[in-house]
Amino acid sequence: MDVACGTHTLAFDERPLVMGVLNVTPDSFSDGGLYETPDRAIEHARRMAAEGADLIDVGAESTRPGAAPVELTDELERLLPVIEGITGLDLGVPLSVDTAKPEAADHALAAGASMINDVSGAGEAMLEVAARHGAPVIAMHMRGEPRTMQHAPRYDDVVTEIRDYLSARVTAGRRLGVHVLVDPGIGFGKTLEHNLELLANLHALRDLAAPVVLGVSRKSFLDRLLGGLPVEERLAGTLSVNAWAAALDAADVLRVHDVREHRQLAESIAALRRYRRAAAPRRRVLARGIPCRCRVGVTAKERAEPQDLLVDVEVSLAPAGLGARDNLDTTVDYAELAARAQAVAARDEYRLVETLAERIAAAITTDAGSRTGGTAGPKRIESLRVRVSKPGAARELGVAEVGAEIDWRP
Ligand code: HH2
Repeated sequence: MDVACGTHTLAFDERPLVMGVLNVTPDSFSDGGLYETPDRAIEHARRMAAEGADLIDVGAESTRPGAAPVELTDELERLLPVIEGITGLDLGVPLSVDTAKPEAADHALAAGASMINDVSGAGEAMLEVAARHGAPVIAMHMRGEPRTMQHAPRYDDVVTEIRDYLSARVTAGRRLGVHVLVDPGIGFGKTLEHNLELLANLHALRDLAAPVVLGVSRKSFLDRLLGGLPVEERLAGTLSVNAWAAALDAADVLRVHDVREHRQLAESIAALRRYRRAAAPRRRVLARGIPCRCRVGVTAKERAEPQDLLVDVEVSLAPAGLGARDNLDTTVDYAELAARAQAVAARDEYRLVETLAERIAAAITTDAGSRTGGTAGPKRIESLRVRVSKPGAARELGVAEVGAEIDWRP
């Protein structure tokens, strides 16, 4: 899916996009005070663009738990010089404005931003601003407001409640012709268990057919999860959680402070996706009712003469690589299976049919494919079932079938 974002297009199909965080605040939980002056903020944007950011998210109001609200005029005073400065540099990276105030979003979009990131869920007034500017919006779920959101949050079913909430935001956006991206709001009015449940079931948001944004970067749930980690030591945890979401194809945008590392993550995941074998059905090759003659039985009398046996062989193969699927080299020849079973039966005498079945399995797993050039050899066999039945003994006992079956896995 592609989404227009100002003069840019966000393409979500190849790999997760990396959204670099730029907090022009004195009090953000991880980078507060670092980029407070426009010069420093603009320099940091330039660095993130060079490191491979696909988007830069500029915010001027901290939403960390307990943070105090910022007045509109103060927010604009921080935001606008930075947005104008970055837009003037023409970094080739679209800017998003991280704000919950429709008026602030309106000014930021006029100053050069081309997307809105609203942690308060993008209500009607925000969607109207987006519609007027033709801008996509991230609607994030938050329970309550930053000042109080971590006071004993409760959900009956956190995944379903958040999915339904975000679904309503997508529908509201569609009514106004606005592209809504959804974000479960990790850490916003959620306990550690709520965050983990959301992350483990992120794919539930795929029902909404909207791009999914994930913001886990350096957040305090990692501190609780990993047993006391200061903000500057949460990169490995952040990368791991983002890699989990990206590998499961459950996130389209990763909102992060560490752009270089996440661009590497996104590129690696994209390469692995390209090399992943197309979901091929498991192939099973059958040779059933193979007539064999064998001296088999627990008494010497039974083994005195060869008996007629019927052998069934089923071979499950690992999915073949890309291409060459319609080629005998990639599979096991059923004529070979029958020949192996007959050779093993004729070669020796056995007390138990189980033993005969095991010997047939051994002959197949060590030799299968040899007649077809050996390339399909034993390594392609994932599992094997051999069944040996004794029709004569069944007749004597007056039963339908007697025999033995073995399952083999490497
Ligand atoms: N998290 C934060 C801020 N904005 N937006 C979205 N869509 N998703 C998030 O998870 C999200 C967000 C909090 O992180 P940060 O901006 O680093 O901190 P602060 O709010 O203290 O400025």
